[in-house]
Amino acid sequence: MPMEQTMRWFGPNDPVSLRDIHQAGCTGVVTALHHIPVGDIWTVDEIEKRKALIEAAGMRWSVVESLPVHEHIKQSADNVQQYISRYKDSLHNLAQCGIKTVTYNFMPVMDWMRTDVNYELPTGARALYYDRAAFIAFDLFLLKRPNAEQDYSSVEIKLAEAKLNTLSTSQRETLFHNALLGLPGSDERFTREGVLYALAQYAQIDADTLQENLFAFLSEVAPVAEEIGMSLAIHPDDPPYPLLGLPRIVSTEAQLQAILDAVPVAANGLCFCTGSLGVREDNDLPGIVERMGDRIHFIHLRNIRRNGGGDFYEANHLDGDVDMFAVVRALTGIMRRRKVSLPMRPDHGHQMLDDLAKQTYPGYSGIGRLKGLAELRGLEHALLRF
Ligand code: CS2
Ligand code: MN
Repeated sequence: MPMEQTMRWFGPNDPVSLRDIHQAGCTGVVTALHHIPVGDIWTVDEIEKRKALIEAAGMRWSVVESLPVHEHIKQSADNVQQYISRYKDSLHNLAQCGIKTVTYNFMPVMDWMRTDVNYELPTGARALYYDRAAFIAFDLFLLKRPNAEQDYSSVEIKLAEAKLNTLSTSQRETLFHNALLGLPGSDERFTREGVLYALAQYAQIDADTLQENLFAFLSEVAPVAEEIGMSLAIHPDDPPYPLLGLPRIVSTEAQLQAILDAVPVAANGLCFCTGSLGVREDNDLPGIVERMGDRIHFIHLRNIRRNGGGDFYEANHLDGDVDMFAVVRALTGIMRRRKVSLPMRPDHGHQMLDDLAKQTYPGYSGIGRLKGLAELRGLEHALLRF
């Protein structure tokens, strides 16, 4: 049984249309109600409207990505219960509309982080790049986060200074802009003041506290999801280590295992994202699939090439440091055993061919993802014949 092929669609304003996604070979769409502010309830009416658009294009709404978790839940602020109860309401409403898989993440303040969203590959195609020295330069010299220097070694600070000196004024502006991109699917970005304020809310929250807050959230929502036949899929941190002094707790196999153990119901599961987890060499991806396969509800297939010193870029789907053959083989084994077809999307793609003339969300070009999906489909197709 093959994986269900899906692509992310950011809604009616996405320059990549539902027809494009359908032509790429997808039967499913991954989307979210990006226009609803984080923390508000997704009503049945709004969900049905989106669902109808997708079905009119001949596909199904397979996965919600993301039903975002309000910062007050991550912080366990005074009004946390109110936000948790709204989250449950949204889950109920989605279930009522027949949508059963929900992805979310628990990264404080930001989602993924890259320093360059236009990195030119030798072919002229464009990819996303994370340059650690550039990121540290952003933190220390552009954002000027209070006490940031305490988080880095003197060697790292020297490398960041050297990096900064290679950047022109406009390159510095681009770096600043890239680092403060808002959530995927939003056109907003943080301001310097806004992000410093948001970071300050985590001053008293270390990794243990953040983990407690996640477990408190899960102990409320996972049993509800279980009861109404839904699956929750937590997305790993990207990149999988602390950033800007913020704790991150969904980066390693041990952390994933702790999350699964905290609320041992099937509904409390994972979004297995190879591009995020693969940045750490100590994450054994096919091993994670073997060991946690029963709780994987959604799959993101993306490759990365580690460039030394914490740098990486997004490589062709079959090319980088993630052994995609071994990962897909492990996933086909798990699906066979569980007798399910798990939804999968090519998580990001290069900007190439006609994509280069279009303005799409970074990572979400039409042709680049089509290419990734086609390669992955071929790989899986061959594996299923053995
Ligand atoms: C996604 C994540 O765009 C991406 O890289 O994989 O941003 C993902 O959508 C969220 O973290 C899930 O909540
Ligand atoms: Mn992902």
